[in-house]
Amino acid sequence: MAYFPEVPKIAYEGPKSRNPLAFKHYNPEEVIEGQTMKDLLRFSVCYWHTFRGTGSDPFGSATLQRPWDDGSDSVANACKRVEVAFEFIEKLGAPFYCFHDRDVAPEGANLAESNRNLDAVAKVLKEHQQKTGIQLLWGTANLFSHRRYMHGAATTCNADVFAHAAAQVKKALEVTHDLGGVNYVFWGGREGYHNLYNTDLKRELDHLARFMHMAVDHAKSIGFTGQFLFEPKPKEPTKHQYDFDAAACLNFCRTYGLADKVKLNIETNHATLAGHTMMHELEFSRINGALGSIDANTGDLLLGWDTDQFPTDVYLTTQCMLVILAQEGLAPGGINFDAKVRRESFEPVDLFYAHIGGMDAFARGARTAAAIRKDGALSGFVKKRYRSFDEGIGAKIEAGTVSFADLEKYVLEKGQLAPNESGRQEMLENLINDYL
Ligand code: XUL
Ligand code: CO
Repeated sequence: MAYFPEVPKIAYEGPKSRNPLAFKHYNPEEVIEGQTMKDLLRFSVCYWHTFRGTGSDPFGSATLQRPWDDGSDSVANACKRVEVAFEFIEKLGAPFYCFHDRDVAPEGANLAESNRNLDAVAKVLKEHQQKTGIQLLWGTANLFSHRRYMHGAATTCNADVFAHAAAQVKKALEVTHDLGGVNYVFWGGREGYHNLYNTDLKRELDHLARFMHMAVDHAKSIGFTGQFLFEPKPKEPTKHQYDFDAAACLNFCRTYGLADKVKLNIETNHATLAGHTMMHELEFSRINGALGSIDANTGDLLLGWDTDQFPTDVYLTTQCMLVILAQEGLAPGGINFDAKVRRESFEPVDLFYAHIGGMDAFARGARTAAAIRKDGALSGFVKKRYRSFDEGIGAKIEAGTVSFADLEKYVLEKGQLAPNESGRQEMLENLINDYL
């Protein structure tokens, strides 16, 4: 059964093509810095926006046409969606997908029924993975939609709800493991608070850490060797999210002994909501050895919420790829499109246009970043800018062999400081544009 009968397998046709259902830049077998684009970019389709999104918003109901979906919460409907999803991902040529437990299978009346539902759908997911070769980039648990999680999941004030969340993650981990998932994601969801009048901040943070340690322990006990990823996001849904940005997440992980067990999944629109650029969040994670994977999307400069749009800006993707190439890729992580079509883009074919655009934008970013790196002008400038620390007093400062008193003596003896040099920001911005 073809759910997208008008769409062929998406092929690479090159930059001159005007076919909107073809790649102009993503050429899976093309080699960039020793890796094929397919292996470097590791594209993933997200199940939640792409197969569960309806186009509803706070002001209106569903708009998206999804003719295969009967709108019910039945297991049969969920299994049919799997067929649709794999036809879509296969035609698109993305090697990976990812999901929350409740995206793929309906929540039951109780935990036992929810687990049975998940098992039933996971069986179908596995069959389709085997048939198509599409792999699971990561699994996760939805610990934020059900009303039981109103106060949070790992940071709830209700111990029974904490226990339920733990049981849910236990199951999600087992299913992720069974499906060969290579990562497991924690996104805070409702882990945060609105008002300290009713919140024990210390206890909530301790509980979140306990929860993550238990997840890591369980993974070990079942032989899951995938990478754990913590996904920062400020605001939405709570005012003070505990996983605000990369720095907050890393501080949390270090405080609670999780730093060697968990890396980060950095999302573009979350970075900008935190008042950072995506490049900053990626680079901060990278230099801390914590850049695990990315959720690729983009926000809207004029809107202050998580619009989750598909990335099309090649300036942005070039910046992302400069950092990703600096650590030779993301594996076992990848580039997951945590992005949704606009509610006005209601036809199924719009899902293809959206993903093709995102993949092409990253392919262009990869090529451009590789050209910039090959030329070395940017890295050469940065290296030269800090050269005063390569020898002499600078090298001693870095080596930790001089004190404040030594530096005072050094300055008094020298008298005249070495002059400052221009930072050349504008020249370097022009240089990046030369490659675009
Ligand atoms: C929410 C978000 C999540 C996580 C997975 O903004 O990004 O979908 O990626 O829970
Ligand atoms: Co995300």
